[in-house]
Amino acid sequence: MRLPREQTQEALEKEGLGSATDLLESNFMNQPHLSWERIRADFPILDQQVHGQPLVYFDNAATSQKPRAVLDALRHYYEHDNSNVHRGMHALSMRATDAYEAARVKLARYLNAASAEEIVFTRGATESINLVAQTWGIQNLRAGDVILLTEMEHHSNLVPWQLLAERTGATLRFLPINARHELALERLEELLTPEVKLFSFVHISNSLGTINPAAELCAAARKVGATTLVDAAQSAGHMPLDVQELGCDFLVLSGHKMCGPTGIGALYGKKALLDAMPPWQGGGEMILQVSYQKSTWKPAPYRFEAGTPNIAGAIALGAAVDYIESIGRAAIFEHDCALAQYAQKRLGEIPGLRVLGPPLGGARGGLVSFVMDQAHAHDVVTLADQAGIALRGGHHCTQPLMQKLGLESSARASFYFYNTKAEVDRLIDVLAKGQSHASATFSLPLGELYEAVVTDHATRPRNFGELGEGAVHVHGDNPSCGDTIDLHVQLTPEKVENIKFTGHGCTICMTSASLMTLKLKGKPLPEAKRLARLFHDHVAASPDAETGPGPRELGDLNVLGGVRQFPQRVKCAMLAWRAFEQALEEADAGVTEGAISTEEPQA
Ligand code: C6P
Repeated sequence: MRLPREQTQEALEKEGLGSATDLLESNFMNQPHLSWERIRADFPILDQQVHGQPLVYFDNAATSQKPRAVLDALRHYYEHDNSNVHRGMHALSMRATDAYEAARVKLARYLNAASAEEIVFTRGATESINLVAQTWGIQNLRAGDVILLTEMEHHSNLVPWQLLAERTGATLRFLPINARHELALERLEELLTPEVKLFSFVHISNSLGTINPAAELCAAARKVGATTLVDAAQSAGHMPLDVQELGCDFLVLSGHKMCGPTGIGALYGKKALLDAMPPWQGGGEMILQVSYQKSTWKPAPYRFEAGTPNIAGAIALGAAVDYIESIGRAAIFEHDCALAQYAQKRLGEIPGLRVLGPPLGGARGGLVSFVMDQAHAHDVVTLADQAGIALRGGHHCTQPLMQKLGLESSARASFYFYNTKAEVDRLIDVLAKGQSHASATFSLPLGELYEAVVTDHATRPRNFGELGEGAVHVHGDNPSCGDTIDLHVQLTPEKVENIKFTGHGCTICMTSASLMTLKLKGKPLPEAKRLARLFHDHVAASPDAETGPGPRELGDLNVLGGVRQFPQRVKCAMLAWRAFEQALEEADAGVTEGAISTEEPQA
C-alpha cells in the first residue's frame, strides 16, 4: 500500500512545499462533501474563545477532541442502555452487551485484525503494554534474553519493560536515533540478535514526529524469531493501519487520542499469542469456573478483561472509529502530514528556533516539536496560551530521549484533521512576536520591568553554585516541566549564613531562585521565614487579586507577582522557595539531605 505520506513527500520533493500547502488550501483533502465548516461544526468544544481569542487546539498528541457523534454515543448509552455486560438476561443488559461487542468488531475491522477475539479492551496504550509485559513477558522472558526498544520511546513503552527486566533478569537494548532524528536502521542487524525475544517500538514518535517503518521493523524481528509490539498511540487515529500488513504480534492504542473518550483503549494481539497468555488480573467476568481453591479462565480476549469494563467508553470508541472512517484515514493522514510540513517550514523561518524530528520533507506525522534559543518551552506554551493556542511543553514523557538530545524540554504543536493552515499562521505570528518582543530573553508579556529583571537573572543567575560540608542540600523538581533546583543552605541557629543554588529551568524558576538567594542571604531565620510566606502569598494570590506594587520588602521579587496571571506557572516561581522551607525542616530534624517535588500533594 502506498501511504499518502509517501505521495506528499514525493510532491514535496518534486514541487517544493507548494503542493503540500495547496492541499491545505483546497476543500478538505479534495473531498468537497467534507468542508472545514462541516468538520469543525462536529466538534462543539472548538467553538469557544480562550483568553479572548478563538481557540486553536494544537495538543492533539496529548488527547484529541471529541466529535458530537462520540458525545452522543456516550449520552445514548447512559440514557437508554446503561447496564452491565455479559451478565444480565434482561433487555438493557443484552443491548449493552451487543453494543460493547459491536465496538470490538469495529475496532477489529479498523485494524484489519483476523477476528474480534484479537482485540482486548484496556484503559489505553499504557495499560495494554503493561498487560503484555506482565503476562507474555513473565511467561516468555528469562535471564539472558534481550528486549529491544528504540531511543525514542515514550515512558509507557520503556518503564513496563524495565520492571519486567528487573523481575526476569532480561536486559534492555536500544536502537539508536541518528542526526535526522530517525531510527539508525543500519544498526538493526547488529542489534537484532537471536537473544532478542521482543522488539517493541513506537510507530510515530510523540516527541519528534518521526514515522518509523513499522512493517520493515516487524519483518526484521521475524527473521530472528522476536515477537513485536507496535506502540500505535500516535498513529492509530491518524493513518491507515493494517496489523496483518504490518506483520506485528501486538499493537496498542489509546481511544482518547483518536476522537474517543479517555479511559478506553485496546490491545491487538495475534490469537495464538493471546490464547497462550495467562490472565493478569483476576475477578469477575474473566473466569469459566471458580472453586474456593482454584479457577479456570475464559478464552481471550475476555480472560484479560476482569471486572466491569468501561462499557460506555468502548461503545463511544466504536463511534469514534465510525466517525474517523467517515472522513477517511488516508485523507486525515495526508492532511495532518501536510499541516506538519507547513508548520515546520514556517517555524524554521523564526530566528533562533530549531525544529526537532526529521528535516523538511522527511517521514514526519502530524506534529512538530521545537526549541527556541533563550526561551524555555513553558514560556512558549504560556505565551501561546495567552493567545488562545493550546500547545504542550515539557519532556513529553520521553525523558531519556530529551537527555540524549541535550534538552530539558520542547514545545510541541500536534495537529488533527480539524486544524487549519490559518491556525498555524496564528501560532507563527505569536511566536515571532514573542521572539522579537524581548531582545535577550523570550519572556512573558508582563511589562518592561519584568522583562529587564528576568533577562538579567535568568541569563546571569546570582549565587549560582554549591556549598561544602555542613550545608543543607535540598533537591527540588517540577516533574511535569523538568525544572530542577539544587539548593544549598548554610544555617546557624540564628540566621541564613549562606545560600546558593544550581539547576536548570524556565526563566521564572531561575529568576525566582536567583532573587531568593540575594534576598535571604544573611537574614535572621524568623525574617527569612516571613519573607518566604510573603512571597508565597504574593505569587500564589488569586489571578484577580489587586496587583499593585507588592510588599516593599520583596523588592525585585515583586516583578514575579505577575505570574499569578498564569496559575500553572506558580509552581515554577515557588520551586526554590519550597526547597528553602524544606531545608529549614531538614535542619530542624538534624538532616542535611532532602528533596521536594511540586507534584506531591500540598497541604
Ligand atoms: N502521549 C503525549 O502528550 P496513554 O497515556 O496510555 O493514553 O498513552 C501513552 C502513550 C504511549 N505511547 C505514545 C507514543 C504516546 O504518545 C503516549 C501518550 C501523550 O505525548 C501523553 S504523555
